[in-house]
Amino acid sequence: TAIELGDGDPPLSDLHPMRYSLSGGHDFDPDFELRPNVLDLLQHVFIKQIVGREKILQKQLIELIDLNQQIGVIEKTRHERIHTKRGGHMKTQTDPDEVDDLATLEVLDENIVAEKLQIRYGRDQIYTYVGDILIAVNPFHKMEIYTPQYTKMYIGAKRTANPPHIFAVADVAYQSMVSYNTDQCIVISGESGAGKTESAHLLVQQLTVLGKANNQTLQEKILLVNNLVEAFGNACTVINDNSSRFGKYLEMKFTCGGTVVGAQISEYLLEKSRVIHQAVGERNFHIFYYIYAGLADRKKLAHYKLSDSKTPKYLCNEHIKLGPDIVSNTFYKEQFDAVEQCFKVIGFTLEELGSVYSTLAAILNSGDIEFSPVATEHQTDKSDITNISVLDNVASLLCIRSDELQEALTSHCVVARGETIVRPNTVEKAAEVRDAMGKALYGRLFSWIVNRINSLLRPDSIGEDDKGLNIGILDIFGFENFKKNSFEQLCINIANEQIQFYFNQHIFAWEQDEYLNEEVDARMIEYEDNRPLLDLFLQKPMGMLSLLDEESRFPQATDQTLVEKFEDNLKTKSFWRPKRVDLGFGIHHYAGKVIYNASGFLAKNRDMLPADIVLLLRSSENELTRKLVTHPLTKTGNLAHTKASFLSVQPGEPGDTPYHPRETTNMRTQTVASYFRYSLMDLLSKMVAGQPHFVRCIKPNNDRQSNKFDREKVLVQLRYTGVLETAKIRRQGYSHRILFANFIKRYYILAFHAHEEPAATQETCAAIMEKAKLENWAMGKTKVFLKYYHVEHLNLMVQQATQRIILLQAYVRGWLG
Ligand code: AD9
Ligand code: MG
Repeated sequence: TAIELGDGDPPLSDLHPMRYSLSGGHDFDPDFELRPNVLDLLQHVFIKQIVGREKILQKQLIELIDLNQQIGVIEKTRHERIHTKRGGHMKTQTDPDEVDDLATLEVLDENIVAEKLQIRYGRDQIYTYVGDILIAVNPFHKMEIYTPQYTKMYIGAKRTANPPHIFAVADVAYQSMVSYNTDQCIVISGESGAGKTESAHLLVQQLTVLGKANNQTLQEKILLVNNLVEAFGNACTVINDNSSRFGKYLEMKFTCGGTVVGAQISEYLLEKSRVIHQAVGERNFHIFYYIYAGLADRKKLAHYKLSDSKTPKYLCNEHIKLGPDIVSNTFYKEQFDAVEQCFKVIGFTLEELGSVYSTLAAILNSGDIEFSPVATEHQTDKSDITNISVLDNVASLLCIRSDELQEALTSHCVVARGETIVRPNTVEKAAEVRDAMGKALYGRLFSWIVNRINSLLRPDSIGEDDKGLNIGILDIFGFENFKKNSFEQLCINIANEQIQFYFNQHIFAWEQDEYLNEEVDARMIEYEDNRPLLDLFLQKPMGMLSLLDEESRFPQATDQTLVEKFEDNLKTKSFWRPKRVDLGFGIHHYAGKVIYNASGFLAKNRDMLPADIVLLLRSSENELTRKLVTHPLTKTGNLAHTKASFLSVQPGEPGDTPYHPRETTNMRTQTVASYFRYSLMDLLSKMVAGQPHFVRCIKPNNDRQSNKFDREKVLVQLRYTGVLETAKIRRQGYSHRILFANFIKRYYILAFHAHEEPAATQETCAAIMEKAKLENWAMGKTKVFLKYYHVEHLNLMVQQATQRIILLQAYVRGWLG
């Protein structure tokens, strides 16, 4: 059968080769009969159409042969051009100024790698490849390389056609998704302030263009999702003015043809404690400042019970004098307008918006509720609220009764011997309950917003049978090491430890295992395995998080007994107790040594919201307030499903990989630590279901300065992220391993006639590789081992063959009428 062009196909003069390129969703169909030779073509493909018609004129035949030759010449030149460039990849790159790919460096040592990055950085070439991994060095200034021209330049382009770029990563992920019909996952890592969140935005930007959203609105909505959740989940820290305080996995949903149809986000571990307290020099979540300035601008502060003369306590970090500056800050006002616009475009109703603002205002007001001790004859540990008007404000914003709120804050119920007894709260206890309410309201509001976005952007065109495809983008909070590190930093750093482990597994462990299994000769690369660290944190029952949970169950336990428990049980040199630091303990992370302070660990882990408060909020007359406390706002992940998909991925993965979903977690009485463990599993199960792509962000200096490359700082990051080892394994290793049958199905046309059915053997595969004039590949027992540039090259050849036939056929069709 011939390739049938549709009725509406344009005449040859209109045929633009790109239109029929294999990229952009038109995959090579192995059932097509390809005839590189024009006479073959006439004889085998068009014979049916020609029979019964007048004989083809001699002139036309000559014309056709001519055309075939012309195309051949064009191809040949293109081919040679690419070959020359590729030559650089196959051997080693010789021009020292043109090191787009560190894996091609003749000498690989960390100083040379750092130097190359520095030279490139000096020329504003912030992106560099290490094989198929992208390194992005934060430029700390606006770059003109994200314009529509650049977007266009990177669509469907071969990797070597353009300089390294984040758009190229989006393109590779997209093309792999459509070509292989598999989900993709882009993992962005790097320390705090290295540029992960910016990279994530750029990826979404490029992917929405690639996904050719059918309607402008959907494209716009998807682009706004990040901005919206970041207004609520990001904050200014001493390291980064726009620091992510939660982990985010954004999945863009596509049809099998590659059209974007929606998006879904999962959020992980929002740092709720920031609502009530910020460390020296840090701020609360952005949205609080935005709303405060925005409402002031609209003369709506009073409506939300806020005052422009007195800044709420939760926004007053004693170390930053923000006070009156907030209400007059034009940047904040503009941001508020922008956030409101995001809400509206994505589809939130005005009523919902009003409720969101009320909840935020209630949280801000609640921070100002003050307590004083009441000394009566019988009781000395009772507390009272000193500013009832503030209490009334909070109650009215949450649509609950003021007296009931007062009671819930200043007392608690205990059930003893079947009887409910009301006990008063001390001033400290009352303040704790107040803060717990603020944190809980904010955390649940955040989850509600995320869930609402998910329901608004859930693709409806994908039915049950057609699950569609997706590309996930992981942007978590980066590794942190402050002067004082608390429970939040521990969780953040464990998450980073896990992502590093995933990277190692992918790049080193699974790869090397497969060489062994397939008896392929490849030199083994030494790499820093951080599995012992993960054991230290996550092992049951003696890992750090389990010990923390155990201690959290004892009412008498203190943070002091907790560190002692750590000390008694964690016998490894990665853990130590520094002298002269009260409640201190040190961990030697993959990315460096961090001293933590266990003060507050138990309370933060228990994260209790008293039942009295929950019951009260459930009685609210406001629908949103009620929803926040009635819905179990657990993570969206359906573990049963993701588990299955996890098990079916990773050909060649060793059966025993730690810390992947194996257990189900009881979501009810949960501590932060156990929820954290669950979240990590959920995240990983999503990630391993797709083919990964890695972006490693590097921070060139600690001062957020452009054009400053701190060599030592970069070296440290190169070391702990294993960039050097990655370069080595990318040079020596084989990033693609394809089963014989799959390889032959896809590429046999390059060496065999269409009607042949070569056997799925080593010999057939070798014949194809030889015919394609490729070197440095390896043959396993069941798979062909290819370097990433081999695959590009083979695909290009198939694409050219297909394209040529399509052009010729269209031409012949022109004569036949
Ligand atoms: V954290 O772990 O969330 O604290 P990130 O996400 O790694 O961190 P982020 O993307 O927020 O860092 O980048 C920090 C700052 O660097 C941004 O606010 C920008 O000012 C700057 N940056 C990062 N990438 C780029 C870029 N490609 N172009 C210009 C950039 N500026
Ligand atoms: Mg970030």
